[in-house]
Amino acid sequence: MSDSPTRKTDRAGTGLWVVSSTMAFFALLLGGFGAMGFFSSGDGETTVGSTETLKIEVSLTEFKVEPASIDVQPGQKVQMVVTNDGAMDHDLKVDGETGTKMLAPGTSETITVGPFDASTQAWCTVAGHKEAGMVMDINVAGSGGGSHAAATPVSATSTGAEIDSAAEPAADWKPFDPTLAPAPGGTVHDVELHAIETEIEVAPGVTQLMWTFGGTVPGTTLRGKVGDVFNVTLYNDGTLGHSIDFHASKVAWNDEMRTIAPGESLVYQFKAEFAGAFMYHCGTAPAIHHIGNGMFGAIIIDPPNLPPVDHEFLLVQSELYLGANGKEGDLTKMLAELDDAVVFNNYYNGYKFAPIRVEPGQRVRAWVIDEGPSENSAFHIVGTVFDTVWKEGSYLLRPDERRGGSQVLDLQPAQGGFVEFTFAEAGLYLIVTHKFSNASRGALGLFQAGDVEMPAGGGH
Ligand SMILES: [Cu+2]
Repeated sequence: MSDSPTRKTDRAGTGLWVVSSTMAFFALLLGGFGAMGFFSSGDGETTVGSTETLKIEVSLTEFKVEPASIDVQPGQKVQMVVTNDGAMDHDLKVDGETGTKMLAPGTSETITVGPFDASTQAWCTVAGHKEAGMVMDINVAGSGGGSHAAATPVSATSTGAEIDSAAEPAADWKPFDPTLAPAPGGTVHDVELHAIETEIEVAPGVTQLMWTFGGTVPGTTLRGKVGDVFNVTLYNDGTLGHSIDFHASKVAWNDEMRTIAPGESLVYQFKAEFAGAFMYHCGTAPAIHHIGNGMFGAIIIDPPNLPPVDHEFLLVQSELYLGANGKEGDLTKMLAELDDAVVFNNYYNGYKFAPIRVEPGQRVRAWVIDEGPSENSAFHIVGTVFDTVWKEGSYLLRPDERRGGSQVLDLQPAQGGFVEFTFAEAGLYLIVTHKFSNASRGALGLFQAGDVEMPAGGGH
């Protein structure tokens, strides 16, 4: 989960923030804590014994449907007064097809569904919400199935795309350009960010329908200096609600970080008062789904007097939780931390296939952000030693008479910093997280210093 719910918790007792419904707040909070709310399907069970139309009230929240299970007679219809008691849009459709329109928070719709001859389910059709628990079992007496077990999310049978670790990208494949451009001139930066859902290749032959800022993962990079003002306009060009949370700024969560609907835009202004390698991300619930599906980027605010170097690069570590090929990432896997790969700049072993070129002796600064959503990073380059480490706003190491050297920049999710180094001689230098289970599952790349005879199939 992002930090947003934590902020809410911090403020819950102060009365300083307002939401339309206290119920919605608690529902969002509980929903955010994942599995605890998922499997409690039995508390609202309703039973009748006739074939008159069954009349029930249904409540939708993040992320459950109450009652989670109803029993109907063969041939019986059900009239449902469906109310969205949550904080985001939801609907309820039998078999994902017949039911309410998309209901804004606080609104209701009465529908009549059935008659039912066999047990089935109704669920919220917003992406990820069914998987997160928004399912109602409709149990038809005598038809079998439809037990509480049927309300269990599909985690055990999830069918995600599979990465072939031996495959290579197509000849025309291009990696995300890791080059980090210097801060533009001026002290006011007008930036457009477009929330857009787009299909992106994440490993050879594997694509995902990723949610992005600007069509790439990581999203559009922002860079400036301490004291600069950013006027960011977020356009929602997608089909889902999205929002933005800049870790570089101090603003109220409930206002500027609010979710905007497709077609809407939101101006977000802040003054960069702190240097940092900050994460920005979509905070729309479930935020782990939006971050885990690509909605993050970097905002680099240079520390004062940052010395020039020969090359600056941006390497963002994140995880992939693969849905089916061409589909969005799997929320159930995200909640269970069952990632399929850990990657730099969103491609499995990407810079192994396309090494980052520098020259021996050149000074290199690599900015690194762990955008998670859930895994740490032990950023290391095989064959060199960092003489400068700057992490979370402060230098940890600079060249001086103590002659200190650093081997790893350690980052928890949402932390960032940079390291500086040189390569002593021409050759290939592995980029890894030294959490080696992850390096062996996609978090691996190469620097190429000078002209090198490339081994077949990349350098590993
Ligand atoms: Cu989003």
